[in-house]
Amino acid sequence: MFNIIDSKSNRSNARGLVCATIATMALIASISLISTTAYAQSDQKEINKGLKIGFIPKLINNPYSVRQQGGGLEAVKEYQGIGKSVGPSDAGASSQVSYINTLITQKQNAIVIAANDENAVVPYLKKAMAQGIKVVTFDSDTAPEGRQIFVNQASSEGIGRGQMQLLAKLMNYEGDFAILSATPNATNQNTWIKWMKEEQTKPEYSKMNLVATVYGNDDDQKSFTEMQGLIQAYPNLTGVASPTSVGVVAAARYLSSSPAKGKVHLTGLGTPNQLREFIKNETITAFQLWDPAKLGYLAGYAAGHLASGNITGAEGETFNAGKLGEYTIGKNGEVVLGVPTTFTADNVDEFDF
Ligand code: RAM
Repeated sequence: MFNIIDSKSNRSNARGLVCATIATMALIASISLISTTAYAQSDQKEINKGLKIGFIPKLINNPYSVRQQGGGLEAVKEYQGIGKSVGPSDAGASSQVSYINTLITQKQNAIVIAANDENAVVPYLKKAMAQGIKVVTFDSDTAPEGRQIFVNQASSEGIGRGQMQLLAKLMNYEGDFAILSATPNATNQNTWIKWMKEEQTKPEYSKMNLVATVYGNDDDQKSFTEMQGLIQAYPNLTGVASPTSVGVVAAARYLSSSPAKGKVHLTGLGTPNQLREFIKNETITAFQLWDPAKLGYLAGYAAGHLASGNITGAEGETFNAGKLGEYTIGKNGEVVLGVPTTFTADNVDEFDF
């Protein structure tokens, strides 16, 4: 069972809230609220019992993925389906293909996947859909023809602009900075980076200079080495944004014992439990994320409703997502979970994930 951390932002008008908060996202201090929302109204269609739902994360053994998958399986259990989670140990472009094929052979009712590549998995997901298996992407999307619904953790534009705004504040709006990303083909990170760059075109960032974008492949050791490489290669570097929970923790570990600590401002998207020690030892002052469990849970409900024929992925359809309440499907089959939380020394201890 996961804790609702920001119940207001997860109700039906999540999309509107996201738009309204884009400009100030980096300043948002999250408020821990216990949800008073009970399960949804009974006018919503029910999910069939006994559905088989297979989840595929980008890669296993990443605390982010573990929590995300846990949320998904929790949802499936609630509607009395049979959930399973399988996946690769690396985030390579085609490392998920064999798992998709297995889930097809097993005649799952739905596949829920965080895609490692926008295109590489599409032919296999199309094969699944041709056989009546519903496909939901979450966390990292495919090209639209690869799925019926994409459950996004937050507005991609909001995440990207928010990362740039946060880094700029930490750097006092000047200096050289770098981006330490996940894999070069990760749809989610690439979209966020696109929006970071778009944000950077505003006049207030004119004294900030992006010197490099490097890839740690969501591999701890490679991310650590890439961070080390950045610090050595760019002596004037004063900022690093790492929009990956694997990258940012490896970067923080490197920075914490480097002479660059205090000079290089690091931020990114990471889990409170992995970054808490680096907040406490002042390696990092602020970072952002959403609750991966809620992302998985929402995707699990979307899959259940799709597989029950209650929704098709069309814009304007609504569905009930258990304790998260009702959600509306937006343009291009996108459902948005909510807005990210900004974690600092003031609130990090309120979160346990
Ligand atoms: C890593 C993965 C995941 C991303 C988070 C922020 O765990 O790259 O896809 O959403 O970071």
